[in-house]
Amino acid sequence: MAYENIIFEVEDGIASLTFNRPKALNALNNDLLNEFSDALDEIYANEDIRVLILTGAGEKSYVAGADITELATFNSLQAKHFSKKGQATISRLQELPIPVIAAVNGFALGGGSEMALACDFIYAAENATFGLPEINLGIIPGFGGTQRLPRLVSKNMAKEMIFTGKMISATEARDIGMVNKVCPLESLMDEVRKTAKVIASKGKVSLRAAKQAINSGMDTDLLTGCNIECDAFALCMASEDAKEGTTAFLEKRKATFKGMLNV
Ligand code: CO8
Repeated sequence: MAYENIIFEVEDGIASLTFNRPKALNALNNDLLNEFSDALDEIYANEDIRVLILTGAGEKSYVAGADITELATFNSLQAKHFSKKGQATISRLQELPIPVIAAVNGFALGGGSEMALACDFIYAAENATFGLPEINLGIIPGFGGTQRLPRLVSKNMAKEMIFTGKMISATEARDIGMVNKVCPLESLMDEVRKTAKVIASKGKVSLRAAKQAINSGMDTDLLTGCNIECDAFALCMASEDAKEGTTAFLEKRKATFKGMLNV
């Protein structure tokens, strides 16, 4: 499919989706969100994609938030519709059965931070800046930021960031547990791809089970979470990958995972 506001590429089972409106620091408008949603459809339909990487075009910004030019024209109902649409799209991103890594290469503000928070983890360039500055516009985060940020960092840290609208550096974001790794901008994509390749070499069934167990379990109590893990574990044991993984260990060779269930 031809896109104008994103660049979508797949190579060796690793998909990369680049937010591509550099003139507006890759801000999210309706057209971009529609294309992003179409790309998610492509990813859901493509069994060969093992890992997805999200990043921003240019060297200055990942995503500088929702497009304020568009936002300024919304009445209350239109704002609700846009918020719902963004939330639904970002939830579909979070629910992808494959691991998703955000490669944050500059500003990740408002909807940009929210677009990174829904990924499985974040690597950031040294120039990355995170923040939920909506309070400065007289609004609040509307793409899940008030919910995902306190779940990832602490409730109080999220409140401070959201109440003050302050921006934090990549290293500060790493220190509060928002970012896994900080690297020079020039090596960010190499570092992300290196990790993506390691993940892509693992079994698809077990990756999917691990992601689902962690995500569903974190939204519930420990006992229910452990039960979710039990079911996911049992599903893995029914896969060819589990047979291959255990057999390869016993035969002292490297496992080759095919991602097939036997059930
Ligand atoms: N929307 C539209 N255009 C933008 C945005 C944006 N979010 N951010 C930057 N731009 C544009 C600028 O207007 C400018 O355009 P032009 O060259 O035509 O004047 C161009 O990008 C470059 O920006 P700057 O000149 O401002 O670059 P600086 O390096 O001086 O500053 C900043 C960079 C700090 C990132 C600054 O641009 C900025 O503060 N941007 C806004 C950040 C922000 O407030 N983001 C939050 C937006 S609200 C949001 O995300 C809510 C999400 C939920 C919505 C729910 C729906 C209702």
